[in-house]
Amino acid sequence: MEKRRLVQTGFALIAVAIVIGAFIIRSSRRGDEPSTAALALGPQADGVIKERQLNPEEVEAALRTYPRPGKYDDEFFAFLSGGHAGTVVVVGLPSMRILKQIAVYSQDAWQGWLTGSKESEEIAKEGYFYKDMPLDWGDLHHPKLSLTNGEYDGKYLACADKAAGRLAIIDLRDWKTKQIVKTPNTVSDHGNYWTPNSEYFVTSTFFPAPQPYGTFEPIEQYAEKYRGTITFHAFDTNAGRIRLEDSWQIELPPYFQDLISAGKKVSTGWMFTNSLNTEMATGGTLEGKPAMETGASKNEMDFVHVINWKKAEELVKAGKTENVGGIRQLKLKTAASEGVLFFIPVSKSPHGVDVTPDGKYICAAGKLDPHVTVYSFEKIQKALAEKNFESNDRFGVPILKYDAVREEYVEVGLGPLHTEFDDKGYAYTSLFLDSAVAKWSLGGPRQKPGEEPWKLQQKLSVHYNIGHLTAAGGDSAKPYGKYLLSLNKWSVDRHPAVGPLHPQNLQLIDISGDKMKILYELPIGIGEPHASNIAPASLFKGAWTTYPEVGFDPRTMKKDPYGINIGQERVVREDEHTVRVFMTQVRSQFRPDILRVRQGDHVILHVTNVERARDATHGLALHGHNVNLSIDPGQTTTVEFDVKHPGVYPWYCTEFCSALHMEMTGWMLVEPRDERSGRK
Ligand code: K7E
Ligand code: CUA
Repeated sequence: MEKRRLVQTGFALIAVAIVIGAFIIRSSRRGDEPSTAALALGPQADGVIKERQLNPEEVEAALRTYPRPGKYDDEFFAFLSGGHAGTVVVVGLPSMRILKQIAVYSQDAWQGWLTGSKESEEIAKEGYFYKDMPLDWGDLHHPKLSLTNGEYDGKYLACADKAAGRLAIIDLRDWKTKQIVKTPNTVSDHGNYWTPNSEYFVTSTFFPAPQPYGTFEPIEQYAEKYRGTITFHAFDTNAGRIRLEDSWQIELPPYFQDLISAGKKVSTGWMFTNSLNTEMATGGTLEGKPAMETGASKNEMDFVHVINWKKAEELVKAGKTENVGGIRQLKLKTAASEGVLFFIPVSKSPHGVDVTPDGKYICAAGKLDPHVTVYSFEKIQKALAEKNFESNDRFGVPILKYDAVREEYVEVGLGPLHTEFDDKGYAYTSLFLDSAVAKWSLGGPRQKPGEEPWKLQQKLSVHYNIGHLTAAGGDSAKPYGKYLLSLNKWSVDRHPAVGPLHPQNLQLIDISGDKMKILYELPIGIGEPHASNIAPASLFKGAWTTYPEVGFDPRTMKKDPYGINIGQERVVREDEHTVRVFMTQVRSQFRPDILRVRQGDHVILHVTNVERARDATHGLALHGHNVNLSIDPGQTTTVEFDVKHPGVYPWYCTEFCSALHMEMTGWMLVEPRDERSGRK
């Protein structure tokens, strides 16, 4: 007891010293009065530390992550995927506060996304498989920031949809989804990546299928008739839009092309894709066949795809493609024979392929093998030049000799998945089975004397079962180091029970020092973050706080032809059944606030928020009509609906915008059609 007390007091004293020390350093850096900060905090902090039994590490972690009220202390933003919530979640680091959820594939009434606004619905429609089959959600895995010279440029965010073979573009001026594209010939995709100057946003299929989609072929003819693809979606960096007419794809064997990474710097022009199920198993558990998981794990080796996309681009320009499902497709045969597509053996069922920041090495981890295999780009080039192939696969794709291209085989631990990098020559690999992050040294001269290259340096336990991890800038040509996020799949008992569906567990790890340290934990109950990109907050300083002019359409990023200013409000009956309304909103009224229509009318409502003040967003919820708009300052939004039933339907502003917000209302008065017919 005595001893424990002593230890505790000792800890508390050390902690207080750290608190004071840190504050003095911090305050002096910021030019505050060091003495006041230290004096004010000392004894009180001591009490808190004692009461909460905090150890010095915890105190330090708290100090390092605590955001001062009203200050922009977050140095980084993490753009996390929301998984099958179909969203992107933005979290500030190191505070780990959720700053925003961006609606992408799924409805979000708060943002007025797919709850009536015509703009959002038209964007979503472009992504449907079939125009008559709406898709109301998506499975968003890997948000990727656009690149200039392989570095994040903070302009756009793109992310594919594993559930539907789509991709979405978010503009980081107003942080809204601008475009959803259905990738031709693709029912599902998983990997996605920008080429180093965002020339293309590239996606690879997960499930191979007969092409174009909508084609039936028996699964018994899987090897002959099913195909994967990798699609190079041409991106117009000025317009911020994918141009499908300039895009093209490469037909691939029916393996599961899981994840992809673009070469950078020395390996610019190349693309790497890991694949699983080279066994071409199809499942069939009730038909006397092995389950997918068994069938797809038979082979000792699967393939990393090595793709010369610059060469492919030349062939596409030379017209060596076929039009398949509305896109130019380089057939597998051509890709294999013309030096576009090669394979490298990789151990069993890999998940992830990651290129080092210098572009020199490609790391792949077989989740059933405790190693990360590192391939050298230089050796790959040499082997290609010398035609050092061990054979062709059954589709005629040359397989490079494993020993000729492998640089290293780094033992990291059980269930390695994804690898990211820092600014000091270290790699970090997530270990799903070990529930740990492995830090290992890359090749080349070491900064630390005596440190061996290609060696495990530390394993840090995380809670629990990590999927992806993300270091700041860790998949780009310019890693920032400092922080790493561990995106854990299980949280089990880490947090209080909130029902059987548990939150995912994110852990913030300090990677600035010699040893990794956990700083903070964020249970996140709004989706399943698979992956993220972490970029300096300063990259996004130019984010808009209002739209540049009143009457702005965020979809076209231009003045909306139906956008109006105060004084131009009007209701126009265009024909017997069509009413067009030009409406404005400003604190705290709608103009008009009475709308007289008749049963059976079709209403087209253009609403302009004429506010110029920052944060003066207004809503418009119309009772009984499944409509809620959210209109930001300067924005114009359109909603169209049929008035099927007579009655009185109020509308109101859903955003608590002013002292008279409760009064910000209106009435839609719907006269029955039959009663009216006798009168006029
Ligand atoms: Cu590993 Cu979709 Cu990148 Cu999930 S994926 S973890
Ligand atoms: Cu506008 Cu409440």
